[in-house]
Amino acid sequence: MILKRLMLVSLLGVALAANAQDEMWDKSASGRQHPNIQWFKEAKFGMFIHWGLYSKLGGVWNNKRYYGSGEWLMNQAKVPADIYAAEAATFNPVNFNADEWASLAKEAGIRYMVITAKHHEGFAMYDSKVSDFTIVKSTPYKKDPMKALADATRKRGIQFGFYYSQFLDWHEPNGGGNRWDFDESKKDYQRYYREKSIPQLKELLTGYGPLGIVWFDMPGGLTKQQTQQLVDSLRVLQPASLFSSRVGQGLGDYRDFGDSEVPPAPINEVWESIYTHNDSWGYIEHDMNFKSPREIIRLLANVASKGGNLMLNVGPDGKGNIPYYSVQYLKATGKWLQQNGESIYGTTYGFIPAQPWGVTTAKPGKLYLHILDRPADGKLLLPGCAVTVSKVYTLVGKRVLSFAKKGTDVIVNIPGMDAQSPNTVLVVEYQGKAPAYDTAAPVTVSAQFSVNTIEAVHAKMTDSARVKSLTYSHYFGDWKHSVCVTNMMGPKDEARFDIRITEAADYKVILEYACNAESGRQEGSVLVNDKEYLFRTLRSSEFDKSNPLMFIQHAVAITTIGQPGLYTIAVKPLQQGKELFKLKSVRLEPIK
Ligand code: H79
Repeated sequence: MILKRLMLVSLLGVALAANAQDEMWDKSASGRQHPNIQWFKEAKFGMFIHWGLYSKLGGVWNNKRYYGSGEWLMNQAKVPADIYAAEAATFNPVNFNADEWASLAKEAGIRYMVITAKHHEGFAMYDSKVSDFTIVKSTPYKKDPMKALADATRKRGIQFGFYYSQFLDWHEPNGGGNRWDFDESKKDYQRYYREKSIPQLKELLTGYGPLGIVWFDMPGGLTKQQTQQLVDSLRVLQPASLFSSRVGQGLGDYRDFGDSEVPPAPINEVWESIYTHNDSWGYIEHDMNFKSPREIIRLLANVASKGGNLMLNVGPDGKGNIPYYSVQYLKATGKWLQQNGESIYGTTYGFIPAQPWGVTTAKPGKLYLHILDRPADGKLLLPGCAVTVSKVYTLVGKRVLSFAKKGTDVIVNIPGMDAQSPNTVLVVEYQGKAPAYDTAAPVTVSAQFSVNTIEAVHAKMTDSARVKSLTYSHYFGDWKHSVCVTNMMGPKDEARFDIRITEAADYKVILEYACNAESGRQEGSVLVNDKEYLFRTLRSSEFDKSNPLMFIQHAVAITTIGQPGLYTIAVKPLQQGKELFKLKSVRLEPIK
């Protein structure tokens, strides 16, 4: 029995570990609110910093390069704890400058900062009295960088917080995770909490002034009651500090999604998405996959349009330098925010769902339109705009725009836009009560865009078909999340999408899916405009614990739409037996 469970755990290891984030959030907790939650709700943009001994190693051990999460290097290379600890002797971040980091954050438009005080490697990046494995006691640097950073950020009005990995500690025989040095059966987790984790957390909560956030990660080894005791014992030290949901057992003050995950639709709770600027959280020399300012700005708008905060990570190197591209691209993001911040800070999700042109955020009486793609004819459609619009204008330059109303459609005449702009924001001022966000609203499809993507989250399903957020990794620990229609096992398992096509045109129908060897070469059908089109699946990937999901775009049909109006697209397998594929989206491309 135990053996069987162990096997299951190791087989499902990846998916389980990563999906555990969701189990950490107790939905009933959303009713209760921390009295100091307001600043966090309004902040919208945070900076995460992963900095530790791993930063000095830069993803290289014994001349071998490791890809993925650099802060996992010790684990990836299974470095013995004493040999790893000896690396501290050459860790000397002489270029660290708290004021530079804090002023970069300020210039980037960051409202809160969370830095790793201790990651899974067990190394304290501050002056801890309860361990010898610290930046003060075991490196030539000998100073505590956290004091200066806490002061420098607060001085600039930025909330400061610590990340603390409360259970994993590969340096300690009793800490979670290190089985390559220490016998699992001899581990005493309670003792680890008692002797290191809790005392260190207490140091952090008492020695660095008021903390905006204590960002826990990877809970383990505690029952709900024990977690409650941990929370209670820390709360008394700083009642105003917010605890992340990864404290475990549903006891956090706000909800964190999985690493690099944004929910597919708005959520009326207090929540945060965390992303890293490149592929790794901790510094890796050979990781150059940095998100462009355009990608960051669009990600921020996307997260805000669902009602959440984005905390974006940077990984300074072992000398204390934030990577060049992080500095440049954060500054560029800050430039955009300086002009457009009104449409991000202090907003919640807008009542108009994502459109082919972009997304919406809102404040009382105002709707912000984030235009990510300009309609070719310059006519911007706002469906379901059941309010009295008084004025529409560009946020930058305050140029007033004309608009027309047709039922609950509002059509705004937008000017030619700077095609280089990552996100052009319009403000809609209105009277009346904002309508509720309609999750069942038909998805807009328009010939004014080169592509219209109908995401899986909009599927209405029959029988066993299910929408799921699938988790997989590219590099080690580099998680990706895709919401897909899964479990379409036979002709009764249909995914139906209700769409509204706004122009007559021929449209190419493209299915975006991942499909493993077993699912390859199966027949399916797409019903569009009452015509059935057949296709056979193309194999795209193996999906198991060691392989990422690979999505392909498979064009399967052309449909001629003679009249604007409401249509349905339905996808299903033709035969019974195996899953057809994991369907990420249906794409409609107008043919010009
Ligand atoms: O700090 C960053 C990550 O190091 C940390 N969270 C972010 C903010 C994190 N710790 N653990 N996890 C994320 C999830 C761990 C997943 C695991 Fe695995 C799956 C551990 C073992 C299997 C990934 C794949 C790491 C090793 C193999």
